[in-house]
Amino acid sequence: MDLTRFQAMSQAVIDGDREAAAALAREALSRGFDAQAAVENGFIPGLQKVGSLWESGEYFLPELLAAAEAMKAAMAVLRPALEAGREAALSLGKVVLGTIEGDIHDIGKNLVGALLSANGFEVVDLGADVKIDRFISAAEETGASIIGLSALLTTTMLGQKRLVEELHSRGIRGKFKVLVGGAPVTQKWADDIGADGYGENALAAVRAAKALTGRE
Ligand code: B12
Repeated sequence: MDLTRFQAMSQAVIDGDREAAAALAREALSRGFDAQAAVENGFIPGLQKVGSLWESGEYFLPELLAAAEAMKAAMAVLRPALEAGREAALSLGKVVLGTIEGDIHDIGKNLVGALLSANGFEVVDLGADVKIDRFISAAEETGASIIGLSALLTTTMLGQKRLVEELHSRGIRGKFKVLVGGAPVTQKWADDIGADGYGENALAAVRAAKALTGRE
């Protein structure tokens, strides 16, 4: 895909233009372009730019929301293609995935879910704004081996720490691998709170999940 298409994707998100974003995603698929490249080199850079425009005070909440909607419109088109590599017979295990309580950011989490699924994991997506207790009960009920926690706010990052502590206090820490991620999350944070894995982006999340299940 040429640079101008990536730039157009990025611009559609910056403009909060849902129609343009969806149309560009459809065009990419119809031309046989790689859906993941469209997300990573086209749409995500747009959202990153929106983040800086917000930080510098040029964008306000309505623009942020419009950008997120445009990103979601593109993802809705691309998601089936992102998940297409999936082999029905293959299961590398179950991952309970969600965004921590108090946090409604779910774009990155959805992307992680789509790629995990494409790579053979069964994903139990609990959505966003999920209570710690709900993560644990869903993991117990579904027999998941991994709990994946997304946090985009510095405040909700603390929920990742609380979940690890809660597993310890219930005496079930050894039952699940805890995988953490989200824009403010780092490997150091993951180490500090005693998580088992960290992924900087969706591909790294897949690599980490495979490593945790001994598949790589
Ligand atoms: C879009 C957006 C929104 C949208 C979210 C829409 C949605 N449905 O998700 C809306 C407009 C609703 C929103 C609201 C708010 N937002 Co906002 N938002 C963003 C923005 C611009 C982009 C986030 C995003 O989707 N990025 C693209 C995705 C693909 O990247 P990602 O989420 O980082 O995910 C990747 C990795 O982190 C990783 N990953 C993610 N999850 C997981 C999980 C696991 C297990 C693993 C392994 C990996 C992993 O893989 C992903 C794929 O590569 C960021 C800016 C930024 N720099 O992140 C601010 C940002 C996160 N928001 C911010 C703020 C402050 C808010 C609000 C509080 C604003 C307000 N005053 O109301 C509210 C919060 C409401 C709430 N309670 O949650 C701040 C957070 C600051 C902080 N340090 O806490 C940021 C950083 C903006 C800023 N620079 O100030 N926001």
